[in-house]
Amino acid sequence: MSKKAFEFNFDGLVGPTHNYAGLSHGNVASTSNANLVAKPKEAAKQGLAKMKALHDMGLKQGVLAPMERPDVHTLRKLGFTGSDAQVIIKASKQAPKVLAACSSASSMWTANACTMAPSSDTGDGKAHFTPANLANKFHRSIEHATTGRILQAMFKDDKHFAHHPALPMGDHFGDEGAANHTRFVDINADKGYGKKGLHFFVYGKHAFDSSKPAPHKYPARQSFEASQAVSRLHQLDMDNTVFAQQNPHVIDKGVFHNDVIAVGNGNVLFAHQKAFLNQMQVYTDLEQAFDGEEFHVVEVGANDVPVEDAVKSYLFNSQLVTMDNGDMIIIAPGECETTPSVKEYLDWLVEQDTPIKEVKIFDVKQSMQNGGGPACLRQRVVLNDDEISAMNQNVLMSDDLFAELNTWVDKHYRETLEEDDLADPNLLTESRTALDELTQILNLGSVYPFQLD
Ligand code: SUG
Repeated sequence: MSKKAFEFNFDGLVGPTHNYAGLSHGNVASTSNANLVAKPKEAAKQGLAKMKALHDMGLKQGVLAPMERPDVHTLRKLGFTGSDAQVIIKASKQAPKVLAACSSASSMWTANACTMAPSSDTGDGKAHFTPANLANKFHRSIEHATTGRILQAMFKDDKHFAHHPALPMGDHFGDEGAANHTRFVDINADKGYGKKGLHFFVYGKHAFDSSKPAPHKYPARQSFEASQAVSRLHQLDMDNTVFAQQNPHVIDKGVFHNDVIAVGNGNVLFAHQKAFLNQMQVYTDLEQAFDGEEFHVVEVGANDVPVEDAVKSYLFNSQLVTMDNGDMIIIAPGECETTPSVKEYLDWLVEQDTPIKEVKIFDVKQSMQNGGGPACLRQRVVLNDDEISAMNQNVLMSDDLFAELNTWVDKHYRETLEEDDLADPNLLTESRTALDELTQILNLGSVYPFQLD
């Protein structure tokens, strides 16, 4: 018997080393904004302001801690030796791009942290978590071990929570987590998000079958085989699981994850007309597998919003959330207001007869410039009351935590950061001091390599 459950958004706290290094081939914002001067303090505050606003709207909101960066442990594996400071200085001289990759604050995009399956949907009745291996991008492939420890420190009780290691490394099992996974569920007053849900996995290519369509210009970061593996690990019921391939042509236009072209919530899929291969079949599969009264597809036509405008504005990287009265709201990035086709579309949409009734705009520009909108910044976790009681309470947003984290950011973060600054060993000391304090605020215990040595 499933229980009433709630959707939480766990947003990534932007780490102290936030910078623009042009690391993500295929992510147009990342490569075109390489070498921009980053503002770590502002970035962290923009993220916190979004978390607080959603908390104030009555939504359930939590925070996910960032990584230890620069990652000197990885630099040591690459042959840099000496003290931590010497490792950084040598790397900055011999391999500045490698140092930049090991310094990225990319874990802020927690949609990529893991894939999660609520206890209502899994064979053993536990909530399952699998950190994404993020194999396609070196700077992200070094996140999963710490992500796994942080998730275990948040959801510790093995009576309720099951944690899997990331999938095996390598392109064949490239897994980007919830950025390519959506859970649909018939939300209702008694059970909230707690009814058995429909899991929708979207992949970019078949890694073990090169005869199938695939993008040519940019990489497909998620493979079908990885999505299947996650569904197996999470013991999902195949009757409630749909796999669909992303349209390879839009990957080649910069749609590097499904959450750049589609978003779902409850019984609504909000998607661009060009999002999927065999799009009509995908809709039919979802409608048939959905266990509930009505499944809504809100499709945005390419004539109304060209794919290029969807990528530029990040319209689909909005969060789609349900308010207490059942209305859905789009939490959209500021760029949706400044892209004329998108603004016009959204003004029209909220007047139509769909569950989506309102648009709220948030400024997350520091993240957007690296290709991360509101939905990239959050990981959705569905929990029932027993699981909420069993989890780490310190990671849940509150007025106090918001104030405490703002003070913490003010104390530890730099105003600006550019690539040359990454050569400064003080950045590591500053970052570790901040994170040591953060693990106390969030009651995480020892999760960072420097705390485990
Ligand atoms: O993995 N950008 C991230 C953005 C991730 C967005 N996530 C989702 N769509 N869910 C990425 O490409 C850029 C880092 C840099 O270039 O400095 C970066 O990692």
